[in-house]
Amino acid sequence: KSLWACIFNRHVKQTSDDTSILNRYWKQPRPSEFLSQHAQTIRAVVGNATAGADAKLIDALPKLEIVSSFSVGLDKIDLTKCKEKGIRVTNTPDVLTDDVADLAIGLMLAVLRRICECDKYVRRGEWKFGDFRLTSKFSGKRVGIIGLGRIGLAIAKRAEAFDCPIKVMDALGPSGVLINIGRGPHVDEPELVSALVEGRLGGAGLDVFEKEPEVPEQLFGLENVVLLPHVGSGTVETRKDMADLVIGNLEAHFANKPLLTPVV
Ligand code: 8YV
Repeated sequence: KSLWACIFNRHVKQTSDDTSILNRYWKQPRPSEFLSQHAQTIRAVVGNATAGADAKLIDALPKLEIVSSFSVGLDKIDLTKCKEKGIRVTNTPDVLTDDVADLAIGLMLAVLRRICECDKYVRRGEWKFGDFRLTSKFSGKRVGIIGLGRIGLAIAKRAEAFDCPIKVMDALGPSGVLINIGRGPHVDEPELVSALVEGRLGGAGLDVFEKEPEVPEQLFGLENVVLLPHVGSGTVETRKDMADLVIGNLEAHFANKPLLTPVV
Protein backbone atom coordinates (compact mmCIF):
# COMPACT_ATOMS: atom_id res chain seq x y z
CA LYS A 1 0.00 0.00 0.00
CA SER A 2 2.80 2.37 0.80
CA LEU A 3 4.03 2.21 -2.76
CA TRP A 4 0.79 2.78 -4.63
CA ALA A 5 0.88 6.55 -4.44
CA CYS A 6 4.29 6.87 -6.05
CA ILE A 7 3.57 4.22 -8.65
CA PHE A 8 0.46 6.21 -9.46
CA ASN A 9 2.59 9.34 -9.69
CA ARG A 10 5.00 7.70 -12.10
CA HIS A 11 2.15 6.46 -14.25
CA VAL A 12 0.35 9.78 -14.37
CA LYS A 13 3.48 11.74 -15.15
CA GLN A 14 4.39 9.42 -17.98
CA THR A 15 0.93 9.65 -19.48
CA SER A 16 0.42 13.24 -18.54
CA ASP A 17 -2.97 13.63 -20.21
CA ASP A 18 -4.46 10.58 -18.47
CA THR A 19 -6.59 11.86 -15.63
CA SER A 20 -8.70 8.70 -15.31
CA ILE A 21 -6.03 7.15 -13.07
CA LEU A 22 -6.05 10.31 -10.98
CA ASN A 23 -9.78 10.09 -10.47
CA ARG A 24 -9.69 6.40 -9.71
CA TYR A 25 -6.81 6.22 -7.25
CA TRP A 26 -6.16 9.69 -5.94
CA LYS A 27 -9.57 11.24 -5.49
CA GLN A 28 -11.29 8.08 -4.24
CA PRO A 29 -11.26 7.32 -1.46
CA ARG A 30 -10.88 10.82 -0.15
CA PRO A 31 -7.62 11.34 1.81
CA SER A 32 -9.42 11.65 5.14
CA GLU A 33 -11.27 8.35 4.65
CA PHE A 34 -8.12 6.66 3.42
CA LEU A 35 -6.23 7.93 6.45
CA SER A 36 -8.81 6.83 8.96
CA GLN A 37 -8.72 3.31 7.48
CA HIS A 38 -4.95 2.97 7.11
CA ALA A 39 -3.25 5.38 9.54
CA GLN A 40 -2.04 2.58 11.82
CA THR A 41 -0.20 0.72 9.05
CA ILE A 42 1.22 3.39 6.72
CA ARG A 43 5.03 3.27 6.71
CA ALA A 44 5.77 5.67 3.84
CA VAL A 45 4.31 8.89 2.49
CA VAL A 46 4.88 10.32 -0.97
CA GLY A 47 4.51 14.08 -0.96
CA ASN A 48 4.97 16.79 -3.55
CA ALA A 49 5.11 20.56 -3.81
CA THR A 50 1.51 21.00 -2.68
CA ALA A 51 0.94 18.07 -0.34
CA GLY A 52 3.80 17.13 1.92
CA ALA A 53 3.82 15.85 5.47
CA ASP A 54 2.94 18.35 8.16
CA ALA A 55 3.11 17.74 11.91
CA LYS A 56 -0.58 16.69 11.98
CA LEU A 57 -0.12 14.00 9.36
CA ILE A 58 3.13 12.77 10.89
CA ASP A 59 1.52 12.49 14.31
CA ALA A 60 -1.41 10.60 12.80
CA LEU A 61 0.88 7.90 11.36
CA PRO A 62 2.57 6.01 14.21
CA LYS A 63 4.39 3.58 11.88
CA LEU A 64 5.73 6.24 9.50
CA GLU A 65 9.38 5.58 8.53
CA ILE A 66 9.97 7.68 5.42
CA VAL A 67 8.63 10.68 3.51
CA SER A 68 9.75 10.48 -0.11
CA SER A 69 8.89 13.75 -1.79
CA PHE A 70 8.14 14.11 -5.49
CA SER A 71 9.76 17.55 -5.41
CA VAL A 72 13.05 19.24 -4.72
CA GLY A 73 11.33 21.73 -2.43
CA LEU A 74 10.82 20.59 1.14
CA ASP A 75 8.66 23.44 2.37
CA LYS A 76 5.58 21.26 2.84
CA ILE A 77 7.40 18.74 5.05
CA ASP A 78 7.91 19.30 8.76
CA LEU A 79 11.60 18.43 8.80
CA THR A 80 12.03 19.17 12.49
CA LYS A 81 9.26 16.74 13.37
CA CYS A 82 10.76 14.11 11.06
CA LYS A 83 14.16 14.51 12.72
CA GLU A 84 12.62 14.25 16.18
CA LYS A 85 10.81 11.04 15.28
CA GLY A 86 13.65 9.50 13.26
CA ILE A 87 11.62 9.60 10.04
CA ARG A 88 13.74 9.66 6.90
CA VAL A 89 13.08 12.30 4.21
CA THR A 90 14.14 12.30 0.56
CA ASN A 91 13.54 14.70 -2.33
CA THR A 92 14.29 14.88 -6.08
CA PRO A 93 17.24 17.24 -6.55
CA ASP A 94 19.27 17.76 -9.74
CA VAL A 95 16.95 15.97 -12.18
CA LEU A 96 14.70 19.03 -12.50
CA THR A 97 17.35 21.76 -12.41
CA ASP A 98 17.61 22.15 -16.20
CA ASP A 99 13.85 22.31 -16.76
CA VAL A 100 13.25 24.93 -14.08
CA ALA A 101 16.20 27.04 -15.25
CA ASP A 102 15.07 26.73 -18.88
CA LEU A 103 11.60 27.90 -17.94
CA ALA A 104 12.96 30.85 -15.96
CA ILE A 105 14.72 32.06 -19.10
CA GLY A 106 11.57 31.28 -21.11
CA LEU A 107 9.56 33.49 -18.74
CA MET A 108 12.07 36.32 -19.02
CA LEU A 109 11.86 36.18 -22.80
CA ALA A 110 8.09 35.80 -22.74
CA VAL A 111 7.61 38.86 -20.52
CA LEU A 112 10.16 41.13 -22.20
CA ARG A 113 9.38 40.13 -25.79
CA ARG A 114 5.67 39.74 -25.00
CA ILE A 115 5.54 36.36 -26.66
CA CYS A 116 2.07 35.41 -25.38
CA GLU A 117 0.57 38.67 -26.56
CA CYS A 118 2.32 38.35 -29.95
CA ASP A 119 0.79 34.92 -30.33
CA LYS A 120 -2.71 36.23 -29.52
CA TYR A 121 -2.15 39.10 -31.94
CA VAL A 122 -1.47 36.71 -34.81
CA ARG A 123 -4.31 34.34 -33.86
CA ARG A 124 -6.83 37.20 -33.65
CA GLY A 125 -5.88 38.22 -37.20
CA GLU A 126 -4.70 41.64 -36.00
CA TRP A 127 -1.38 41.47 -37.87
CA LYS A 128 -3.22 42.34 -41.10
CA PHE A 129 -4.02 45.74 -39.63
CA GLY A 130 -0.54 46.70 -38.49
CA ASP A 131 2.70 45.57 -36.88
CA PHE A 132 2.90 44.55 -33.24
CA ARG A 133 4.33 47.27 -31.01
CA LEU A 134 8.00 47.19 -30.07
CA THR A 135 9.06 45.18 -27.03
CA SER A 136 12.11 45.12 -24.70
CA LYS A 137 15.47 43.47 -25.29
CA PHE A 138 16.57 40.61 -23.03
CA SER A 139 20.23 40.11 -24.05
CA GLY A 140 22.52 42.24 -21.93
CA LYS A 141 19.90 43.01 -19.24
CA ARG A 142 21.06 42.80 -15.66
CA VAL A 143 19.68 39.65 -14.02
CA GLY A 144 19.30 39.40 -10.25
CA ILE A 145 18.92 35.97 -8.70
CA ILE A 146 17.67 35.41 -5.18
CA GLY A 147 18.96 32.03 -4.07
CA LEU A 148 22.08 30.85 -5.85
CA GLY A 149 21.55 27.16 -5.24
CA ARG A 150 21.50 24.49 -7.94
CA ILE A 151 18.66 26.10 -9.88
CA GLY A 152 19.87 29.68 -9.32
CA LEU A 153 23.31 28.79 -10.66
CA ALA A 154 21.80 27.03 -13.68
CA ILE A 155 19.81 30.20 -14.44
CA ALA A 156 22.98 32.30 -14.04
CA LYS A 157 24.80 30.05 -16.51
CA ARG A 158 22.03 30.49 -19.07
CA ALA A 159 21.73 34.24 -18.47
CA GLU A 160 25.47 34.63 -18.99
CA ALA A 161 25.05 33.16 -22.47
CA PHE A 162 22.71 36.11 -23.17
CA ASP A 163 25.48 38.48 -21.96
CA CYS A 164 23.40 39.39 -18.92
CA PRO A 165 25.48 40.58 -15.96
CA ILE A 166 24.47 38.80 -12.72
CA LYS A 167 24.23 40.84 -9.49
CA VAL A 168 21.55 40.74 -6.87
CA MET A 169 19.76 44.02 -7.27
CA ASP A 170 18.33 46.21 -4.54
CA ALA A 171 15.37 47.39 -6.54
CA LEU A 172 13.73 46.49 -9.82
CA GLY A 173 11.74 49.63 -10.62
CA PRO A 174 9.37 50.46 -13.48
CA SER A 175 11.54 48.80 -16.13
CA GLY A 176 12.36 45.76 -13.99
CA VAL A 177 10.84 42.32 -14.43
CA LEU A 178 10.34 39.84 -11.61
CA ILE A 179 10.44 36.10 -12.37
CA ASN A 180 9.38 33.64 -9.68
CA ILE A 181 9.99 29.97 -10.33
CA GLY A 182 10.70 29.10 -6.68
CA ARG A 183 7.78 29.39 -4.27
CA GLY A 184 4.91 31.86 -4.05
CA PRO A 185 5.63 32.93 -0.46
CA HIS A 186 9.15 34.05 -1.48
CA VAL A 187 7.48 37.17 -2.85
CA ASP A 188 5.01 39.49 -1.11
CA GLU A 189 2.16 38.75 -3.52
CA PRO A 190 -0.25 41.61 -2.65
CA GLU A 191 2.68 44.05 -2.93
CA LEU A 192 3.72 42.48 -6.23
CA VAL A 193 0.19 42.87 -7.59
CA SER A 194 0.01 46.52 -6.44
CA ALA A 195 3.43 47.29 -7.92
CA LEU A 196 2.38 45.80 -11.27
CA VAL A 197 -1.05 47.46 -11.31
CA GLU A 198 0.45 50.85 -10.38
CA GLY A 199 3.33 50.54 -12.85
CA ARG A 200 6.02 50.56 -10.14
CA LEU A 201 7.28 47.27 -11.61
CA GLY A 202 7.73 46.69 -15.31
CA GLY A 203 6.49 43.11 -15.54
CA ALA A 204 6.46 39.65 -14.04
CA GLY A 205 6.74 36.02 -15.09
CA LEU A 206 5.24 33.78 -12.44
CA ASP A 207 5.20 29.99 -12.24
CA VAL A 208 4.32 29.88 -8.54
CA PHE A 209 1.82 31.67 -6.33
CA GLU A 210 1.11 32.11 -2.67
CA LYS A 211 -2.09 30.02 -2.54
CA GLU A 212 -1.93 27.70 -5.55
CA PRO A 213 -3.99 27.08 -7.58
CA GLU A 214 -5.50 30.47 -6.67
CA VAL A 215 -4.01 33.32 -8.70
CA PRO A 216 -4.82 36.98 -7.92
CA GLU A 217 -7.41 37.97 -10.52
CA GLN A 218 -5.98 41.49 -10.85
CA LEU A 219 -3.10 39.86 -12.73
CA PHE A 220 -5.37 38.43 -15.44
CA GLY A 221 -5.87 41.75 -17.17
CA LEU A 222 -2.20 42.76 -17.22
CA GLU A 223 -0.37 42.45 -20.52
CA ASN A 224 3.07 42.68 -18.95
CA VAL A 225 2.57 39.51 -16.93
CA VAL A 226 2.98 35.85 -17.95
CA LEU A 227 1.28 33.31 -15.69
CA LEU A 228 2.11 29.61 -15.57
CA PRO A 229 0.47 26.81 -13.52
CA HIS A 230 3.58 25.66 -11.54
CA VAL A 231 5.11 23.69 -14.39
CA GLY A 232 8.82 24.36 -13.79
CA SER A 233 9.65 20.66 -13.69
CA GLY A 234 6.74 19.67 -15.90
CA THR A 235 8.32 17.78 -18.77
CA VAL A 236 7.69 14.09 -19.38
CA GLU A 237 11.42 13.37 -19.09
CA THR A 238 11.95 15.15 -15.79
CA ARG A 239 8.75 13.97 -14.12
CA LYS A 240 9.77 10.40 -14.96
CA ASP A 241 13.25 10.99 -13.45
CA MET A 242 11.62 12.47 -10.36
CA ALA A 243 9.24 9.51 -10.01
CA ASP A 244 12.17 7.11 -10.42
CA LEU A 245 13.95 8.85 -7.56
CA VAL A 246 10.86 8.70 -5.37
CA ILE A 247 10.52 4.97 -5.96
CA GLY A 248 14.28 4.36 -5.80
CA ASN A 249 14.40 5.98 -2.37
CA LEU A 250 11.47 3.91 -1.11
CA GLU A 251 12.96 0.71 -2.46
CA ALA A 252 16.34 1.53 -0.90
CA HIS A 253 14.71 2.29 2.45
CA PHE A 254 12.70 -0.92 2.59
CA ALA A 255 15.70 -2.95 1.42
CA ASN A 256 17.85 -1.39 4.19
CA LYS A 257 20.15 0.19 1.62
CA PRO A 258 21.51 3.77 1.63
CA LEU A 259 18.96 6.32 0.39
CA LEU A 260 19.63 7.84 -3.03
CA THR A 261 18.87 11.46 -2.12
CA PRO A 262 18.51 11.75 1.66
CA VAL A 263 17.60 15.02 3.32
CA VAL A 264 16.98 13.66 6.82
C1 8YV B 1 6.72 20.02 -8.05
C2 8YV B 1 8.42 21.60 -7.35
O1 8YV B 1 7.27 19.09 -7.22
O2 8YV B 1 10.25 20.13 -7.10
C3 8YV B 1 9.61 21.06 -6.63
O3 8YV B 1 9.90 21.57 -5.53
O4 8YV B 1 7.88 22.59 -6.99
C4 8YV B 1 7.84 20.89 -8.54
O5 8YV B 1 8.79 20.13 -9.20
C5 8YV B 1 5.95 19.32 -9.09
O6 8YV B 1 5.07 20.22 -9.59
C6 8YV B 1 5.16 18.14 -8.57
O7 8YV B 1 4.28 18.53 -7.57
